[in-house]
Parts: sequence; C-alpha cells; structure tokens
Amino acid sequence: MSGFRPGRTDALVVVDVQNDFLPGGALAVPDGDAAIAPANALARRFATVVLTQDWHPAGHSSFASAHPGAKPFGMIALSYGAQTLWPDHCVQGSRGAALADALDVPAAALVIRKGMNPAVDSYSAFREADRKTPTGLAGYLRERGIARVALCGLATDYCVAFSAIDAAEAGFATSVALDACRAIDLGGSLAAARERMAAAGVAFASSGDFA
Ligand code: VGL
Ligand code: ZN
Repeated sequence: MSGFRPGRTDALVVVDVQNDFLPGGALAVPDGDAAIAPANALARRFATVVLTQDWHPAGHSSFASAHPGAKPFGMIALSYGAQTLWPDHCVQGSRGAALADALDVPAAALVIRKGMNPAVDSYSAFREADRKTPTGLAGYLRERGIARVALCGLATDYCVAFSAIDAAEAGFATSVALDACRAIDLGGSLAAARERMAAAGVAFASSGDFA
C-alpha cells in the first residue's frame, strides 16, 4: 500500500459518486455509499480536487435499451470494440446523474462530465472508449503543475480503473485509495481491473495513507 502526503502538485479525482451508482440507483454498486465518507475525508487533504460525472444523453449506445433484444450486463460490438451493456443510468440532468447528497467536497475545482457522445462510452475521465478523444483533464492537471494523482469513487473496476490507467499513461504518478472505492465486480472484473492497474504502474493505497 502506498499513498503520499498531499502537497501543491498533487490532485485527487473523485470518480462518479452519483445517485445511480448508490444502493437503490439504476446501476447500483454494491455498498457504494460506503465509499463516500472516506472520499469526503480524503478530499479535505487535497488542494486540488476534481469530481467526475458519468453524463449520458438519453438513448446512449452503452444502454442495453438502445439495442433491440439486448439485455443489461451483456456485451455488444461497437465501432471501437466490445462494449458492456448497462441499464439506463446517469442520464444528463436526471436525479440519478446528480452527485450524491452525502458527497461533501465544497472546494472541488472542476467537474468533468463524460460519456456524452451518443455513440462512444467513456469509463475514463481522461479519454473516451475510442481511446483517442481526450476530455481535457490531463491538460488541466498539467497546466496546474500537477505531478501526482490519487483517485477514489465508483466503480473501482470500471470508471476508477480506466481513469487510473489513463492517468498513469498520461505521465502522472497514480494511486488509487481502495477503501474510498467500491466495485461492480461483474464476472471477475475487479480482479482483472486490479491486474491491469498494477501492470500500468498504478499504486494501491488506503485513504489513511494520504496524510
Ligand atoms: C460506470 C458502468 C457504466 C462507472 C459508468 O462509473 O464505473 N460503470 N458507466
Ligand atoms: Zn455510464
């Protein structure tokens, strides 16, 4: 486990702490609300905090409902490769897409919204699933002189993992605070995501390690 003492060149990215990913939500992450208190505490320690929101147009191509006969949690081939299909979730402007009421990060500098292209998903806060289209987050962080990035939020095995891997690939020293995350864990996706993160050089930490 390795975190770091947050300083001026460090940023925290709090991923997709939105109603639809909490128990009772459209794409509930088991125990997802348990990530919120550690995320709030972690955010207090960072001078630069970025929040992300999954922010899909209605009828988004990652929704099973957009593909006749398809079921949630199945797979489909889209132009950029295999795509997991999800229940409708985080539709722009909906209550489900809103940040969780319990998320308490008043000093957040930036909210990045992603997954807005109707034809392309974006688990990552840095680039869309076509692996080409940037969100601008790497440029924002670089321009602010950020060298190290910590991440937390939902879900460990999808949006947190893809964001962490892209942060590392963008050249940031990257750590994930695992106790401030929860996973969907679909068909071994958590173990697979942890392996891909480790292979990308992402460090695993606990929120208490950033002090
Ligand atoms: C997410 C599945 C679909 C996430 C977003 O935030 O991890 N997972 N859209
Ligand atoms: Zn989504």
